Amino acid sequence: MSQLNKFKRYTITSALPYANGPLHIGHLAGAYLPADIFVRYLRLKKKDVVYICGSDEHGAAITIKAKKEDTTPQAIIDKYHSQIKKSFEEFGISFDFYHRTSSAIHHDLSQEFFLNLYEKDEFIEKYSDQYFDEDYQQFLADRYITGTCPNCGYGNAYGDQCENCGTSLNPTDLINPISTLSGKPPVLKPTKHWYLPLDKYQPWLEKWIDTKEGEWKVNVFGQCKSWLKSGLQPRSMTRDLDWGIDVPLDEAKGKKLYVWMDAPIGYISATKQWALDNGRDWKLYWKKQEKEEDDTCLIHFIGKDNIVFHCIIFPAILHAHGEYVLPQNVPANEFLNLEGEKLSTSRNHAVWLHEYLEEFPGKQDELRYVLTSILPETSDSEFTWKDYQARVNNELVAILGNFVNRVMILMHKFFDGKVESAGHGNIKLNDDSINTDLGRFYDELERSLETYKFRQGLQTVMEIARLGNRYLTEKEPWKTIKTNPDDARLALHNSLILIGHLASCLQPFLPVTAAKILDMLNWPAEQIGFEEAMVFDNGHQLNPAALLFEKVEDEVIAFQMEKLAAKKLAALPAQSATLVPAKEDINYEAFAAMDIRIGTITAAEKVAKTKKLLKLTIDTGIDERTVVSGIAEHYEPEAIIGKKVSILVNLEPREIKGIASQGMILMAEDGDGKLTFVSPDDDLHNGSVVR
Ligand code: B3M
Ligand code: ZN
Repeated sequence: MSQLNKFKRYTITSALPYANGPLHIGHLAGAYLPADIFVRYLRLKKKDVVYICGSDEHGAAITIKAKKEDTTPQAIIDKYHSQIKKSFEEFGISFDFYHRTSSAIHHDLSQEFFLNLYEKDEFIEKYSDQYFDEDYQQFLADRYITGTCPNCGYGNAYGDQCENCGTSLNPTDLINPISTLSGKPPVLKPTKHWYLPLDKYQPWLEKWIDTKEGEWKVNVFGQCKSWLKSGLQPRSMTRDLDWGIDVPLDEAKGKKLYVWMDAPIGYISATKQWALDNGRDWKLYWKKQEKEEDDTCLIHFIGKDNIVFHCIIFPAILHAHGEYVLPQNVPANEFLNLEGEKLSTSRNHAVWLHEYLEEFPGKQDELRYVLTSILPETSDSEFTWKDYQARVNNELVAILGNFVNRVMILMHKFFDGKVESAGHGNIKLNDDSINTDLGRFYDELERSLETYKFRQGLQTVMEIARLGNRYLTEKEPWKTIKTNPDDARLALHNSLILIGHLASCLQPFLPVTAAKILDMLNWPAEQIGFEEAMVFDNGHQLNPAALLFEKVEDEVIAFQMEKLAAKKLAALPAQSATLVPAKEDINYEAFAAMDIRIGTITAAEKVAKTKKLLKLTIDTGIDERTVVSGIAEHYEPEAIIGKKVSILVNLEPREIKGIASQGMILMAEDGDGKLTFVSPDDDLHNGSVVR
């Protein structure tokens, strides 16, 4: 093990999911599947590792959901904690412990952390004005305030972010703020909070982050640098809320810890509970040891939206406390999209894990395989059902399943499933070329996994199956069995040993499949290590062949795609409530003054040095003209030539990036910023009037 090899122990965490809804494939691909593969690999290498996670049960994410479902936060966390835990179990995410932040041990430890920093005088105590709902007599969390976005004018922006334009906001930035509790404008009232002086830690953080250059993923390192560059500000570690962990100070009655203060401490409290339950010492997995070389290797698996919390804020807290190790790495993933669009809980645009399990029983490994193949490791990636079908059919069935199946069937057919050779003792791999290839695959796999390149790692494992198929085709044991049975036997024995290695390497990725294969080989899983020579006793009896994967039929995929479309439709009314608000009335003259025509795009090219702009040539029927349009992220220039569009022809010409733009192409934009042309239903000729 390269860099990682020097550690005696490993503490691996996956982000604590909010217990406010079920899990979808985006969760799995973000922080859980990669971590699980990594942990299973460490275990295969017989490392001392603890893998920790749990439900994040505090913060506005929970109370808002409770309000929506007209129930209590407690009912919400109880419901989703068990649902989430079950989904993880069913997908084989092999936590050593899955905890919850509502537990007493977690409340105690979080308060202890707060007091530790408080007693060291680390916090800045400060009054600030915050929105207060007078009817409800409470301060309002950012998400409880809506108003008009100062940036784009969207009427339903939240106090922390405008979902229309993506700008991050403070509640006081909103124009005409409204409390979502009473529906009335809130008032500003001073309140006291305890701030973590991130600015004070900045020099230390800079030094520490710089030691990670080249080791951390570029996207993670880059984000940290950019936070540091814009200058860190003190961040309040307390909130005026009625749900969460009490701030353990007399003068802070009614205040709670900021959810991002307590949630990462959840990793530690969960480890504590695990250690208590299993007679282990939790301190070995978190605290600095006497000698630095005895420290654990702490790694946080998260999604990219959590980078600042794990790379800046939590390390600052750990540093201020002083007794804890800092993360060695934070291999954050980017986002997974679904069928060309962002995954969205509110629009129900998701593949939910619990639904997948109902509709594809026993097919967890198929989803693990597809998701691992497309993990958003360095940039956003996309899940589509067609791709799912193709990968299962063309890779799992045709390559992996086919190799294992052929060998097993032939072994049973020709040799009654007995691995036996006349008097040569044990049966080992007996092919130099395969041996060399295997050695290379192991090296590659190791290198990929230790640098968090799980997609590449899975590719390498599939190379073993490809090699097996090639070897079989070359040796043709089904033919040689008649002419030279010893050759056939040798080819099948070598293939069996290859299958053993395949199972070993598959364990981190497809644990159920690996177990099935090992069972067919009649080989105890616990005896399998990483890159250990596989040797069969002479006379070893194989178990019957079992089918590993089934082809996914077109109907199954069509059903899933229809289901997604139907969900989207069902979610529409809710969504239209959050659409851009209506504008003020205009008179007919104002409308009639617009000269809108049908035209055809005759040429299109990207505007150099811009991301969004296309330069279009339009035949308007009246003339041929140039229009610069901000659609480059939605359409490839080649794809739109010949397209009929609507164009406002009497808009005064403007110069955009040095190009004279005459008029405006009409585009329809949905709530997610997706743009499409407003085109006539029929093939009207250019110059036709729109009114
Ligand atoms: N619950 C945010 C999220 O699910 C948060 C992660 C906490 S990790 C300590 O994106
Ligand atoms: Zn906005």
